[in-house]
Parts: sequence; C-alpha cells; structure tokens
Amino acid sequence: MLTNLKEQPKDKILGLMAMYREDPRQTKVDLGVGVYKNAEGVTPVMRAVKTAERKIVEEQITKAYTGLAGDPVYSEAMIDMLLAQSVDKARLAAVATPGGTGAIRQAFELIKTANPKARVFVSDPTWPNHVSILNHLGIEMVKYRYFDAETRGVNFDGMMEDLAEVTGDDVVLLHGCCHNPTGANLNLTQWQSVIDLINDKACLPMIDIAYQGFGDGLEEDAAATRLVASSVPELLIAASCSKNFGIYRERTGLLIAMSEKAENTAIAQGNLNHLNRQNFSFPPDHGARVVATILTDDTLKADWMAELEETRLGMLALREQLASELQRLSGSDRFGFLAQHRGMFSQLGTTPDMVEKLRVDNAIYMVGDSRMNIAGLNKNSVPILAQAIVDAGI
Ligand code: PLP
Ligand code: TYF
Repeated sequence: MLTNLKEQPKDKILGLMAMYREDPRQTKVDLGVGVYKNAEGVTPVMRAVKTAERKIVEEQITKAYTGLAGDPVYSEAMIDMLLAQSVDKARLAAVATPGGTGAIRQAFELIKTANPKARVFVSDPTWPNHVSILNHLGIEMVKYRYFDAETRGVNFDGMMEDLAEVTGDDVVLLHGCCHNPTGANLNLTQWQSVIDLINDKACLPMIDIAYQGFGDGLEEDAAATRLVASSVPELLIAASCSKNFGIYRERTGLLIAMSEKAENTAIAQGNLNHLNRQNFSFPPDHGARVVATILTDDTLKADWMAELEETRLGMLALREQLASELQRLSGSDRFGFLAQHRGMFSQLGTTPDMVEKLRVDNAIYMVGDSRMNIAGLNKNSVPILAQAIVDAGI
C-alpha cells in the first residue's frame, strides 16, 4: 500500500536551512528560517525560561495528564497577555496546542466543521504553511492583495477591493503583527477599516499572532488584535510562543475561539477540546508550563520582558543600520522601507534570480520570495549584505 504514496512538495524555507548548513564558505550569511539569532549567531534560551525550567524541575510533583485543553493557568495567562481587558473573558474558549501551527491547523478544522462552504481569504503573500494546511484540509482559499511591490508597504486599496468579495460564509485571515513574509503592516486606522468591512460582511475574522513583542513592543503588537476582539462578535486567534519565549522546539501555542455570547462558550470549548482529542488528545505541557510560570511571577515576567525588549531593539537597530548603509551605497532612499517594516522579516521585493545570485556570488541565503530574516544579520554582516544588494543592481 505504501508504494502508492507520491512525493510531497518540500518546505522551501526548511530546504534552505539544509543548503546553508552544507555551504563551506566562511562568510556565509543565513537570512532564511525565522529563528531569532543574537549577534553571535546563537538562538539563546532566554534567562527567564531557564529559571522557570529549573523551578519546574524542582517543584513539579507529577507528570500525569493535564486536561484536553491543557493547563488553564497557561490559557488564562496567555489570554491576559494577548487581549488584556479588551473583551469579556466569559466569551472566550481556549486550548493549548502544539505550537502556533497546531492552533492554525485546528482553527481551520473548526471552520470546516462550522461551515463546510467557508472560504479562507489569505494575504498575498502569506506564510506558506497557511496555504499548505488549507490545501491539505481541502478548504477553498482566496488570496487578497497585500504587498505593494512598488513601495514595499501594504497595498491597502487593493486589499480592501479584494476583501469586498468576502461573504458571510467566509473567513478573513490576518496577521496580528509583524507580517510574515513581508514585514509590512497595517496601521490602526487601516485595521479599523478592515473591522468595519468584517462587520459589514458578517464574516469571521481569524488572527494569527506569532511575533508579539518583536515589532513595536509587547502591548503595541497586541493593539490590533485587541481592537478586533473588542469590535467584532466572533473571532478565532492562533497564538504562538515559539518566538517571543524562544521555545521553538517545545511546541507551545494557543487557540482561542471568541463567541458572540457567553452562553455559546461551553459549546465552543467542547469543540476545541474535541479537536485536541481527535488529533493528539492532550497537548504538550512543558512549554506551556514554562510560559505560565513566567507570566504568573512578577520577577520572572519582568526579566522576560526586558530580554524580549533587548531582542526587539536589536532587530530594529539592524534594520536602521541596513537602511542607512543602503542609502549611502545606492545614493537613494528606495530602501527606506527596511526601517519601516516590523518584526523578524522584510521582503526585499526582488526576483528569485537575484536571490539565487546573492546565494551563489555572496553566500547570502534568503527565501526565494526575497524574504530576509533580519535577526540573521549582525553589525558586521549588514555592510556585506548592503554591498551585495547594490552590486547585484537590486
Ligand atoms: N504563524 C506564522 C506567521 C509564523 O511565522 C509562525 C512561525 O513559526 C507560526 C505561525 C507558528 O509557529 P510555531 O508553530 O513554531 O509556533
Ligand atoms: O517562516 C518561518 O521561517 C518560521 C519558521 O514549515 C518556520 O515561521 C518555517 C517553516 C516551517 C515552520 C516554521
């Protein structure tokens, strides 16, 4: 039977990681996979995470199953961090999931259960796993214009024109902050227009938030999600702790379903639990426990926030250095968008051929759509990248 299997398309981002590892050139620069790296090229375990883990080792007295939804202390702490006081908590159902990806996968499954006719509108471009999971589940996907190839900002008029096609059966998937892959984000006025459209169409919004704290700050990055939550009747949120807690391999995420009325929450919660049970039963606990330990301890939380802020400011400084170096070398302001983008990524907006040229000639690895992981840079590699970009005639 297994001989019937066909080859599956590879994940291009993960493929690039392997290519980079095999490149013998000393000067190689990895701007591929979205993993934070410090100036030494290391993805550190955050201080507060280490302390929380020590505490868990010391104090944990059982590893018996939690519950299908995971530990409620984790869900509550995450809901506070994401949504603060923006919504009545009685309207929220939530489950711990294996990573943000687990939350996305189950959000899509929930959508399919609730409405088999639903189409999911995704930004063009979006994180490739959104597309592949939707295809895998056989859910119809519709792209809306998002990235303006000219300005490298958001093509907001195009986006709104395309979203005008949404019906009450559909879902609009939005990146809560730090858009992946482009780095271009809506401002709050634009978010308000999207909310008005969502309410007008009576469609379901879904927010994927994987980089809270990597853009403008922990609170600032949640502002759009909170605005949506306080303005619409129903909402799905898929959150990831992989980046902001640096616990990528622990697989720590949360799926939240916000119902219109508190009386619907029990059914929503039952459906989320059911999805966990069908897919893997109990969610992973270690990462969730680390996050809950940090968020419920004032000292640990303050230390985590301080380190997250250092991380964010480090990426911002690299953006500014790169934009100003490019301005100096090219004598033009056309790269100013790099300092305007937020989060880990910026899409340079060049062709796959140019991306390939940078890899072959300069051992610079970026994703084929010209997405760069800014955290893959350091003070010394910024001028090398800037020179290579200008030399390639980009
Ligand atoms: N959503 C986006 C846009 C992402 O970039 C990521 C990245 O890793 C995720 C979700 C989920 O990540 P994870 O499953 O590692 O938590
Ligand atoms: O976009 C990224 O690089 C991150 C990490 O299949 C990632 O979100 C990349 C590919 C993948 C899972 C995670």
